[in-house]
Amino acid sequence: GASRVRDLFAQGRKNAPCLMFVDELDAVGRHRFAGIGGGHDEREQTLNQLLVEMDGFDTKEGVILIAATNRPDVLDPALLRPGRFDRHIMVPNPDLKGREEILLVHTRRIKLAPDVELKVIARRTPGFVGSDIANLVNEAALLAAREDKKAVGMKELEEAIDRVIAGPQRKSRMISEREKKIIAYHEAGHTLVAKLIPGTDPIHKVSIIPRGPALGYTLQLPLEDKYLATKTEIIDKLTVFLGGRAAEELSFNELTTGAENDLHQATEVAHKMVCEYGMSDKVGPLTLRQKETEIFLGRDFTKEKAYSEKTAEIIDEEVKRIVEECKERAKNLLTKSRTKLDRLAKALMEKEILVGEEVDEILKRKEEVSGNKEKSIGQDRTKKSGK
Ligand code: NHX
Ligand code: ZN
Repeated sequence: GASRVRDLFAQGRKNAPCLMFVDELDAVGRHRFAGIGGGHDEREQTLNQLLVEMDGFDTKEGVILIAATNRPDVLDPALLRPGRFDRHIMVPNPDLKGREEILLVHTRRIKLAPDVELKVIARRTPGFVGSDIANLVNEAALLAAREDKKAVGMKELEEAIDRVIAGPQRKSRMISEREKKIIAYHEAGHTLVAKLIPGTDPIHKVSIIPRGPALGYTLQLPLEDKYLATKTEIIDKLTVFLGGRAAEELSFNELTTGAENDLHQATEVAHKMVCEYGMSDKVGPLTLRQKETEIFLGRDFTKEKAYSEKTAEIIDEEVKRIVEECKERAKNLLTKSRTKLDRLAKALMEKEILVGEEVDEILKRKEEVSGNKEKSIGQDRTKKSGK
């Protein structure tokens, strides 16, 4: 509330020199008039008080105000105006070295077994942010405690990574042999497509033990931090995404509901290619985002398209074409390596989890005569329309 803001600044002045830190600034600093309520509610008064205090704030007082938010986009513009916060600092997701350092911080008060290598854990957690890492260490500590261990070992940390990514294992879930086979083929499909396309991220682990909302999962691990993706890389990634569904089609000549998440992600990526990355020749190098207009009086958000109906139709067509072509490519790859797919699925049904080296081993055995690798990966394969 407003009085606590006043109090905070009063305390700051009294304790100068000091730093004041406001976490989750968007909780008080959300765009006024946005959404429900509007008007002079308590939140608006709090924000007004904050703005007033910041204005009456002298750099000579020796008090520095720092605030953090994950949602700078929803902040009231008044907070971002010059003279309010002198510096705006974007904090990107931590890179490999950053993750290792954050791991060091969170494991400070935890007893680690001698086998623990934080560098290895950092390498296995691309995309993790600080809170994921805190969560990971906490989960690992709980697992160790549950097993009466004196220290947290590599085993617990590994299991904790999977828990943070996908949720806890559900070993109790009874799955019929028939469904187990479908799950195994689906995951083998992702894995084999990834193996058959050079340059895709290496397979770290593939599992058909249910975990969280998933019945099975295939984990890939990038070799290094990447800040750019080429069109070829995105198309290859999409093809791996669709490898699960393609394997189901190929092996059972039937579709299941299970690929929902894969299809959703694939559609989203393809949509970005067309509308944000300018990677569709038909649409061209444009960004076609939806324009968000707030209708203040109707206290409502409407999404207005910043392009014509005709363009909307082309976008839909292009997204569909990209996803379909990737699925066909995955299906072709798997058709050519059918025996490898069978072998991989069979191994999965037997062992339930395969790590990268085991996958390599299974695929190496009885190397097929020929035709199991794509001859070339066309830079512009999305251009070749099937229709
Ligand atoms: C269901 N789950 O909800 C059952 C239990 C095709 C072998 N009816 O693609 O497990 O069907 O490669 C995040 C992550 C929904 C959110 C995964 C939401 C999965 C997962 C549906 C494997 N692995 N699908 C996959 C799967 C399912 C689902 C998710 C999610 C399956 C597939 C879930
Ligand atoms: Zn899948």
